[in-house]
Amino acid sequence: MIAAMRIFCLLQVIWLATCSGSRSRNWAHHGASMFADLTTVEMKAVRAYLHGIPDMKLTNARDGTLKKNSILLIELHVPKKVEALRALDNGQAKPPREARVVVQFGNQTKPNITEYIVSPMPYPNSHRVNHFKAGKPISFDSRPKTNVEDAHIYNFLQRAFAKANNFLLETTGGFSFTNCSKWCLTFIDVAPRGLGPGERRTWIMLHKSVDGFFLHPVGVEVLINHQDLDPNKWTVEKVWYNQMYFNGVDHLVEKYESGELEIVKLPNHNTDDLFSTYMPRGQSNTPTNIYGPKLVEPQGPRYRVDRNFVEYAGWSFAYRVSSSTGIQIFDLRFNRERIAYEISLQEAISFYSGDTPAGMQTKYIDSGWFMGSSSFELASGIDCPEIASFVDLYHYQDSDKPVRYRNALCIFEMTTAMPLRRHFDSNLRGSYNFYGGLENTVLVLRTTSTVYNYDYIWDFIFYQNGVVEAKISATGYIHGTFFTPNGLHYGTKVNQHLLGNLHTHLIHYKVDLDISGRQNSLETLNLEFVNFTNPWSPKNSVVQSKLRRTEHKTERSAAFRFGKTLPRYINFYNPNKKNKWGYQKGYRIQFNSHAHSVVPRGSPEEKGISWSRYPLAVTRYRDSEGASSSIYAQGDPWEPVVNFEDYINNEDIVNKDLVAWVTVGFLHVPHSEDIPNTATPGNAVGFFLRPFNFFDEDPSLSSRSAIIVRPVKDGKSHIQRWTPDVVGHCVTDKPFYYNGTYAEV
Ligand SMILES: [Cu+2]
Repeated sequence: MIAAMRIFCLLQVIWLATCSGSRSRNWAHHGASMFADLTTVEMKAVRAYLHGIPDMKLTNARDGTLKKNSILLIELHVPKKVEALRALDNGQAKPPREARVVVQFGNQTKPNITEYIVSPMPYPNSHRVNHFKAGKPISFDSRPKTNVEDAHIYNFLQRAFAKANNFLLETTGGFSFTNCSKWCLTFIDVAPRGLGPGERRTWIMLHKSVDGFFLHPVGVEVLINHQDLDPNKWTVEKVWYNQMYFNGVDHLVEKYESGELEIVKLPNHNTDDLFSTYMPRGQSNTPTNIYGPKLVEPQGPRYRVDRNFVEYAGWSFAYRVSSSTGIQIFDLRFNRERIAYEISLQEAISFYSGDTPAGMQTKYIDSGWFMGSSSFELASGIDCPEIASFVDLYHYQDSDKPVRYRNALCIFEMTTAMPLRRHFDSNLRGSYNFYGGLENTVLVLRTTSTVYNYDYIWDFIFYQNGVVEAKISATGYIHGTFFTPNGLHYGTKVNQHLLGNLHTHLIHYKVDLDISGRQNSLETLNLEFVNFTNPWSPKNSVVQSKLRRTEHKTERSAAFRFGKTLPRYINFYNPNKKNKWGYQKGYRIQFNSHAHSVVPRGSPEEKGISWSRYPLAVTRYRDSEGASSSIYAQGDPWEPVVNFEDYINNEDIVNKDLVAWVTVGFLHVPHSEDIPNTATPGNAVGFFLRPFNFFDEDPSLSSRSAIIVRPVKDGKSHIQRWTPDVVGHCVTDKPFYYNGTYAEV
């Protein structure tokens, strides 16, 4: 009777908590709307407003000419932190919603790129210039390549190679640019587009246009100068073929026609034997007449999504997907206590080595390739489980209307098929005192970026015990070049004419921790060996490890370089808040990464990625230091508008609002099994945020999914549980059962 009363009261408490919780967290009220991406109505309003300003002379982005003024990007401009916090924490009015707009002014004597902040939504009536730190202007040549420019490049190549048609047909086994119907050539352009600021000279590889064309270079590379806004004035500066350089297509053709050119003939193309396709081949040892395992939610979802606001097992956060950089979360809380203000993807790079000119020139900085808006549709059952909630995303980028990316983000709860904790308490006599266990279920927030050949899968994973994981998994096609014997120094032969070039992937995150408030400090823990006389046996000594704590007081002392060992524990804590045991409440960053720097410090392109010097750098929060990279870094890594190194100086970081900048990544030496695609297993890196004396005990104790079993007489057991006895017949129609004895048989 008392037990029953208790359960009733408990239920009442839960009911009250939930009710008051959802009332106060109504989307319009709880603050997530400040971080929500622009709606299509807002995007259209921004376009209409700017197009209505006569001086700007804006035309359509998709108009064929490059000599025009047009909008390149419209996305949310996130509010200032102090204003957002006033709304979140003090109930003050939310700041007006604003848009960030990138305009390319190509139709004027001195072409330039200008960014504007347009406000307020949804009826904009003002705009101001969005300055980068130190007011650095954005060079026009650093702009990302648009669809229109891409089409011009294709046409230019067609024109440039018209005279080389016979050469192409003979050496590629029937592929060409001119009058091709089935067997056409296409191209891959690499970046940076030059060797210094102010250049727009791109190395381009010719490829067969077939499924998985990335893996089919035909062995011709060409350097084009496409700086002029009139494509008729573009030029071919160099051609590379069969390990030789030529001063243009004419030069190559001349040598070919005079018979002086040594050629490599590719075998005739066989469509039925394409090594780059997904068509199954080889012996399958898995039955095809039944499905494999699937995730189910027998009684429906246990998380709540209200537009861009998500609640799950004590967690709450808002999310958005920036069209320039990708996934971001804001106002991350556990049991209403803030842990981070923002965790956001900043940049992804892959720097290559190669023997061919395109191979050695490839240093991809992916936000310059619209990494954020390359969030294409996710397949239910493959990219996310069938039970996931799928969300459409809208990007206004290199277009004249907002573009809908169907089912581009998914949210789901899953089991990790691993206990969160378990213990079998043996009685050492063939039975047990108790068995206890809690299944590990997590919430996953996922998007992807397909940046041309590569597919990145971006996850944030929320665990019941207060742990958050940021994870990036890599898949898709490798970036390969035409095989040359010398290329073996820089990669692996993965097909007859294909070298998989070695490269390093680095990913940069901004982690604006606010551990139980804005005032935070950083300490690292290391171990040192101590050696002293054994107090209970003086002729022996004790050798063991001792904790050594270091408080990091300045930004410079908290910038940890690659090449040096990271401290064993990296702990951010709030010096003003303590847990029950007197410890300052903290969260630690734990790396899951195999990253290393990609180019030596001071080498030409390194300035544009100066964040990559540090697996971890901790800076004091500044509105002016919002991002570590920009969409212009790819176009001008030599004199970047954002230079992360400038963020690190000797500012005091004790008891201040801190931002952790985290670099993770891995070296990729391609191998046979990267054909047709790089596979995700073993190819994921990231980091964990783990509570470190933040709570008084493991907060997943509040989970009612725990099970405790105790033996009773006659081989029977007593099961304590707080969830339904039977999961549901779609999983199993048998109630949970546990025996626990381990007698000999
Ligand atoms: Cu790779």
